[in-house]
Amino acid sequence: MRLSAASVARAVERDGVVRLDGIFPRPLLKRIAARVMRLYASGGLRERVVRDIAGRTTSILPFDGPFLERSFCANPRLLAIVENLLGGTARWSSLEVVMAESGAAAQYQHVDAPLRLDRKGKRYKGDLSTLPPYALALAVPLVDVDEENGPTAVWPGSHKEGLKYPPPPRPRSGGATR
Ligand SMILES: O=C(O)CCC(=O)C(=O)O
Repeated sequence: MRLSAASVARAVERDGVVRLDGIFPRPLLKRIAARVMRLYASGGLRERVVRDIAGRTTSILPFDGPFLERSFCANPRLLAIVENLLGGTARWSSLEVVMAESGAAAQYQHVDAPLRLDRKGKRYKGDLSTLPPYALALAVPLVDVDEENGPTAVWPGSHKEGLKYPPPPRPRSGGATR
């Protein structure tokens, strides 16, 4: 179903997440997947790893090739949605790919860009989940995903729960971040 920008905003306010279908053309997604796999095969992703959770790696992608195509970086439908949620001054901040090797550890629930309202060393204990969004993460599956191959987990409320106090616990073994 093609949601209007207003319906997306309502879903984000309610659930913190929303599923968008058909934003990017399939041929573009295939070119992006091929670009990522070439980088992976050449070892280029290894050099750009920012997080490695026992085989679940996140690497920074170069903003070039298919990512510079208008249908990706200036996708009119996406821009309308983002502008409605964040206003017209929103900018891309990073482009990353998650690769889960067989047997990799699970990702834990976390906040990517926490607002720091702490004071004099005191942890802010308010509920940040009621604030309007100030940053968005767009997760784009490049392969068919299921519970077995370790997709990024989102569910209705996942990105609200993460902003409540106390934050979700971080497992001891979870997540070497560089
Ligand atoms: O590991 C994942 O699936 C998502 C990665 C993520 O949440 C992050 O990069 O902050």
